[in-house]
Amino acid sequence: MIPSKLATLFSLIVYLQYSHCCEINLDVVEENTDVCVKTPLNIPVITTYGNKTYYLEVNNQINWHNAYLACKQYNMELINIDSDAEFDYIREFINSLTTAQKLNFWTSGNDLGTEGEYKWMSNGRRVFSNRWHKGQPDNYGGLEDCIHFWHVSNVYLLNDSTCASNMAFICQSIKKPCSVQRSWQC
Ligand SMILES: *[C@@H]1O[C@H](CO)[C@@H](O)[C@H](O)[C@H]1NC(C)=O
Ligand SMILES: *[C@@H]1O[C@H](CO)[C@@H](O)[C@H](O)[C@H]1NC(C)=O
Ligand SMILES: [Ca+2]
Ligand SMILES: [Ca+2]
Repeated sequence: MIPSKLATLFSLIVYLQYSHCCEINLDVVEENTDVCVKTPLNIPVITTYGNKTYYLEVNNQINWHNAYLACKQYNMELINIDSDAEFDYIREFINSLTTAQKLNFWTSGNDLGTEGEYKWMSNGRRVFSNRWHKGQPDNYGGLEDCIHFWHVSNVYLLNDSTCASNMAFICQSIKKPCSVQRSWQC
């Protein structure tokens, strides 16, 4: 038998032996979330820049407040962008994703406290960015208080929108993801 046929046969044997198994769990090996962030089941898109780890939630589009809470549940924060260099890194990373994953993404930036005074929710710092879409932020209709990566004509820049809009979102942490161990049940 030629090697590729052997490989196919081997795969078939493995398949027959384990096809009735299903994944029951992803156990966090390092339980201490003081030192690492939980790796959620359905967050396939992870990247790092400097000392930050990011989870890009591309499967669940939700409003800004729920995005904030979702990141907290991962022991993370909704993203704040500390520099234009960090923005550019994230933008390039999103541009490397599949078309279906090139979504609008919430950041933690908002002016919910004082209209026109944008701050990052996770550290309270003022938003200084040269990465706004033309004419943004504009508080359109007096209703826009939350900042997101806006994907228009294949260009990602920042925009303010209504916090009730549903979007993908990016969580950040300065901790590394916890190691996970897959368990199977047959
Ligand atoms: C992470 O990196 C940033 C930028 O280099 C730095 O300002 C910050 O203090 C670092 N944070 C930690 C906890 O190491
Ligand atoms: C960005 O803001 C503009 C108004 O300035 C609004 O028309 C547009 O829908 C917003 N983008 C998204 C994706 O919400
Ligand atoms: Ca506003
Ligand atoms: Ca706007």
